[in-house]
Amino acid sequence: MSDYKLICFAQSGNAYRAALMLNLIGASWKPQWVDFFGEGVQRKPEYREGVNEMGEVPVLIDGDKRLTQSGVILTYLARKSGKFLPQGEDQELESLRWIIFDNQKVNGFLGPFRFLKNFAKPAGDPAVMGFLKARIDANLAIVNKRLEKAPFLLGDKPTIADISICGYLYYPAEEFGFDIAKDYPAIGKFLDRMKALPGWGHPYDLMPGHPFGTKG
Ligand SMILES: N[C@@H](CCC(=O)N[C@@H](CS)C(=O)NCC(=O)O)C(=O)O
Repeated sequence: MSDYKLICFAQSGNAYRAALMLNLIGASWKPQWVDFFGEGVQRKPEYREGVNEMGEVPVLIDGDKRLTQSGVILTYLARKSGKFLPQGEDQELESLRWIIFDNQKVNGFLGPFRFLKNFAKPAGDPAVMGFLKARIDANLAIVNKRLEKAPFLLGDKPTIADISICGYLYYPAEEFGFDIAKDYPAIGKFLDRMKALPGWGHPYDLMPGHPFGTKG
């Protein structure tokens, strides 16, 4: 029996943060697919009452404990495993600072952009797409600048802040209409470094439901 269960689906970069962390720490875990696009399970009262009142994926189940918000899940797993854990108060706060920036402004914009481009019906209005793309560019440039100075966001060693920022960054360039690794070379090199860590896996390999339209 697996130690952890992760409620997720392949197209979710938010859930990928948790799946990647579980794999990188060598945890015994299994994914539980949700029919996010088809039945919209996350919008049903049963899900909100019984699984996550915020109506979101990912959800990590560890025995009686049920955790949501990828930043919380990453923190929990880092504390439990001792891996990718920021060291000392300054690093903890710095890591939290990047996780919040990521959730709100990096993957927080990339996720909806990709959703509106690939999965929404009708697809995103050009004005909305333009609004999101401008913010994505501005915020990826901030991350790129940071990664020109050090191999990982907090310095020489990877932490949960790096795992968080990976959220949507490995999904195919065609799904965005631009190539993040090419347009932001320091991010591209960072993605190669993360990919070289033992246990790394692509979101479409770690979580069920790819290609889009198939059951998990
Ligand atoms: N900040 C959250 C974001 C989670 C999130 O937005 N997940 C999406 C799936 S990628 C979701 O469940 N959205 C609910 C919906 O659109 O109905 C986290 O990092 O866990």
